[in-house]
Amino acid sequence: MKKVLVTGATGQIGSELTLLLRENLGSAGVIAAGHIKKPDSVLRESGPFHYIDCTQIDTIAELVKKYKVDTIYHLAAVLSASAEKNLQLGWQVNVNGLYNVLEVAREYGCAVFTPSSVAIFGPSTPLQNTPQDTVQRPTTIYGVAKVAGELLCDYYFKRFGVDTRGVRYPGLISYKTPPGGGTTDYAVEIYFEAVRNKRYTCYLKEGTYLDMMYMPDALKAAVELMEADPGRLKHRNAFNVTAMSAAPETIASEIKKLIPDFAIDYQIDPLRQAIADSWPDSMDDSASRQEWDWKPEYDLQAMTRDIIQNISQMLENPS
Ligand code: AKB
Repeated sequence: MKKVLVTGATGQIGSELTLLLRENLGSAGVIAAGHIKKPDSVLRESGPFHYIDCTQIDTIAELVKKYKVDTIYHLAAVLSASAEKNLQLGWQVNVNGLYNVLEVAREYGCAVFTPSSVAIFGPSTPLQNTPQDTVQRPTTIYGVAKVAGELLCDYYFKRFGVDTRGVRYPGLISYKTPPGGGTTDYAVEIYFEAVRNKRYTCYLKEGTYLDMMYMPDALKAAVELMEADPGRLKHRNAFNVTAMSAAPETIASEIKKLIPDFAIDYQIDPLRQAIADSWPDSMDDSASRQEWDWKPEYDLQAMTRDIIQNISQMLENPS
């Protein structure tokens, strides 16, 4: 039986990925681990949950040993805007945390999935249809840490044979668990505010195109990449994946089709605007399509319909 550890299990991706893996693999086989945030009742009651600190290697090793874990989905991270405000924490969690996970994986023979991000690119990268293999000179500490992470994962695969795999996630849009401290968080907030108040003040300016993806596709990417035939994978740890390229006004006009009196205005946050301007407008994800048959299910229209319906239901029937 497979034994999986999910770090960052109370976070935006982790809270949903843990439940999906429990559905696929059985509850007892998926160990959820969080740091400070308390798990909600569904996460806590659906299988094992432990508090760990990825910057403390022993806390990871103990769980891997105790449960005989064979695969680690390492999702604990500090996102771009938060890391800019707390460099030490950003580096500690995003680089040293991953290093600890890789060391444990090497010792106990685990496979490792780690998300990288569009943040590994920077202003000197071609920002339209950004190629898989191109200039990586990020100008954020989050991006620098993620580049180091991609290289560390490649190194552990080449040097020690650790089965490391990862994707460069774009902005992830979901309604179950909020993101925290990211530059792309507006694309989640806009939907909640549209349903609640029919208006949203956006901190990025009109015309700021970024790659985005709906959470069901992000989960599918993680699971499918980990199940992919290793013989086909050339870019193990750094696959561009995207589902749409969107700007605040393109999301707003999709929302207006369903909520006609929705209105957007703008109050720019210079920190997050500068970060967004340094990231691709749209990425080329053909390597993922070729090497492990990546294909997203949701475009902007399908995602908008689904998320508005789900948020409306949630707000009508709060549990
Ligand atoms: C962020 O905005 O920091 C993240 C990311 C693109 O990695 N959502």
